[in-house]
Amino acid sequence: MNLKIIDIERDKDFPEETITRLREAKSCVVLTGAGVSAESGVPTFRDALTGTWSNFNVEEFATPEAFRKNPKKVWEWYEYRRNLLKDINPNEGHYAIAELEKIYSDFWLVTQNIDGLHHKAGNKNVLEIHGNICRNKCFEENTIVDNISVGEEIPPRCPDCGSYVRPDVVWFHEPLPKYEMEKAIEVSSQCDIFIVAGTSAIVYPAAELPIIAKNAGAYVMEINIEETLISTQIDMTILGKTGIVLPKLTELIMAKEWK
Ligand code: BJW
Repeated sequence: MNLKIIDIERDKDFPEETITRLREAKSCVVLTGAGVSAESGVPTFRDALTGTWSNFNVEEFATPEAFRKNPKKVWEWYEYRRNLLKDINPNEGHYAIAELEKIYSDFWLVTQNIDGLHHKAGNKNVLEIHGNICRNKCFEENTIVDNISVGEEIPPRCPDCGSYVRPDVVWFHEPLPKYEMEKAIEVSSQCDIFIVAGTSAIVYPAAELPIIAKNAGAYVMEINIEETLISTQIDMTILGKTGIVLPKLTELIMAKEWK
């Protein structure tokens, strides 16, 4: 049971054990969720249905069934979110995670985020397990559709088979991309350090990864503004914004003296 919960606003100092484990580790996996992008101005998944979208239930909206029932509405919701992303840039949390990839020779970032901000911040070893909102695919054949012609019909049609085009993201009840998920499980079960950042850890199978890492012997820590469902099962919870905590952590890992 994790009784180690540090509130970085109140406690100021990071636990010595955490810094030592981070410094001694050879391999590191970071799992991110919507909280990491929140400070860039991207609404978290569960805050994404606001304004004209507030009458919808988010977990019923991000499903193949919802798309079948109302493809235009679902497509428009994703267009709205794509437009929001146009002027959005990575924040200090994203850049700190890119820094971690330079610190650890064996580094993987597993992200549930579909906004592409980790690539923009400079991370290379990225596994996007819930897809990417910038890509589209055929609803029936699952093939990537690169150049969609935006005509009168919404959503547009696949040029090959005439089915609707949809965003290349993973909806509820859909399998996750095979390579990305298998690799995520592999690296989670082999790493020394596993950092969970800005995720509610309620969506599976992503929420299983920290537990896989913990069971395989990794030091598992999370950074979140509030406790989550996994807080009691891991080694350390640091309460605070990822845009503040992650840069401090990377600074401390790199510092010669840190006390
Ligand atoms: C901050 C912060 C700051 C804010 N600093 N922190 C049990 C076992 C296995 C599966 C299931 C199960 N029970 C049910 C399932 C099925 C389901 C599931 O998990 N449901 C749950 C609701 C229980 N899972 C699935 O359906 C998955 N597929 C599957 O299991 O397939 C099986 C299959 C096999 C073979 C054939 C067919 C099927 C698919 C899951 C796909 C999830 N997709 C989404 C939508 C993506 C597209 C889109 O965005 O529109 O992915 S759902 C949504 O949740 C999105 C996110 O990536 C994901 C996770 O959310 P995240 O990132 O954690 O965001 P929030 O909003 O929940 O939390 C934000 C957090 O940030 C909070 O904690 C804040 O406190 C924090 N925060 N600001 C630090 N500044």
